[in-house]
Amino acid sequence: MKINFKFKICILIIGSLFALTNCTDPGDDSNIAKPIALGSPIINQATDVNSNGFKISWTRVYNAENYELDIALNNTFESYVTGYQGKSVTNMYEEVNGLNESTNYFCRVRAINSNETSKNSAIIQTTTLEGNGPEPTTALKDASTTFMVGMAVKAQQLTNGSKYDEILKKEFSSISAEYEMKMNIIEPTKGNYDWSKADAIVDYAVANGINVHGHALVWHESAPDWLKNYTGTNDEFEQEVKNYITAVLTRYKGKVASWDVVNEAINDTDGSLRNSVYREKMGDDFVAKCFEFAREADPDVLLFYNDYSVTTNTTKQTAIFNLIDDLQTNNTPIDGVGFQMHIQYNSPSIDQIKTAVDKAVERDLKLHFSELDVRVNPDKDITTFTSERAIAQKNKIKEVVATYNAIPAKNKYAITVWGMKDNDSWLISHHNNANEWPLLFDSNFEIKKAHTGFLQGLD
Ligand code: 9MR
Repeated sequence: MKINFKFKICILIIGSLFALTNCTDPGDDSNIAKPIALGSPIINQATDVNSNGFKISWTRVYNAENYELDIALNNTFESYVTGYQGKSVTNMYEEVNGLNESTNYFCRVRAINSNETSKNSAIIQTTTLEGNGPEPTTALKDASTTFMVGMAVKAQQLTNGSKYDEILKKEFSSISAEYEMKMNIIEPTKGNYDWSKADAIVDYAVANGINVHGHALVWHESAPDWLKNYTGTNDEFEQEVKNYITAVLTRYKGKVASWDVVNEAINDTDGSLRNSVYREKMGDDFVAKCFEFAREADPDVLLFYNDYSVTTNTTKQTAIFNLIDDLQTNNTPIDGVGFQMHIQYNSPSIDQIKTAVDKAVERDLKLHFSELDVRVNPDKDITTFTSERAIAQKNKIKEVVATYNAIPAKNKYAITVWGMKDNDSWLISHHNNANEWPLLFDSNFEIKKAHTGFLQGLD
């Protein structure tokens, strides 16, 4: 009896609930069936993983018209792989290529139709493999069709028939003097010009059909002592600077295509104009004056402002572009900007490079990555060149070159590497660190992964 009674109560409650949920009220459309929310795809672990890519796949979602795939370098999806921020895919898989070796990638996917976007799938992580086999021997200058590939040289290294000479001619289409076309070398004492080293470099380039980028007319660090300790009037000082610029540009007219007119005029700390003998004697507009002197001496040569830490020090970056804006506003003849690119295996990021690069492009300037080297041991934490650092260096160079290669052709000039072999680098002598391997060839002239990274950045 009791059971029967309970059973009846139950039926009653269920019945009333049923009646309630079905009661209709004209004008209330809550009873119209809502579309089922678009489900998220289930993403699979990557397959076919190799040193520059992998295949990623996911399950079909009912009612999906296509899918959006994100691939990033971090699991917070702040730094996307180019082309993979919400890439629209109609299949349920994607073959991803052109990635860096030994690098972590994070992937997620969502379903799309004309009404809805589903939630993201879970995130999967995959690591590309380390490349093996010999490095490709394609010459950089052959692979680079829209800009020159340059290298810093020293006159004594330009011996015909040497290994150095062979690689230089094969790989590079432009050279800069690492220090022998600076004022302390060319005019070591007042009025006495020593052209021997500069001529050797320019003659070598002319004989071999190689471009010369002149470096550098005015740099506080290479002002000769007689100029630093100048005792004449400010007008006389300015005339000395003008005479020097005129003499150099006149001598190399038609042979040197471009010059760093002023090098490193901005302070690192606050972006103010650096104090130097030039600023003291010629005033704050010494930069503009030097560009004017250069243009007067050679109407055809390209004139660059050159500096370091442009991508990483944003205060300095802003100040450099403010300086350039002032020059352009006043019709001072400036054609381009050089970012030195003395960088590290782990810095700057692609985004930092891109931000700085965009500022040059917006101003219609030619951009020169003028002194590229990539430190792998900035914290002095390794004593041998590890495979991990070699790969990181390669990947960083690939990012640098790919970012440069993506700018419009009219803004391109050259990427110049600051030396050929690791043991030639100023970083070893100037930083007293024998454990540094910053260039594209090792000390035995062997091609490094860094060279491959440069080639891959051109793909
Ligand atoms: O690498 C150059 C080194 O061999 C010279 O001794 C030095 C002084 O002339 O200059 C080095 O090059 C610098 C370049 O001219 C300007 N940017 C920083 C470079 C490294 O110090």
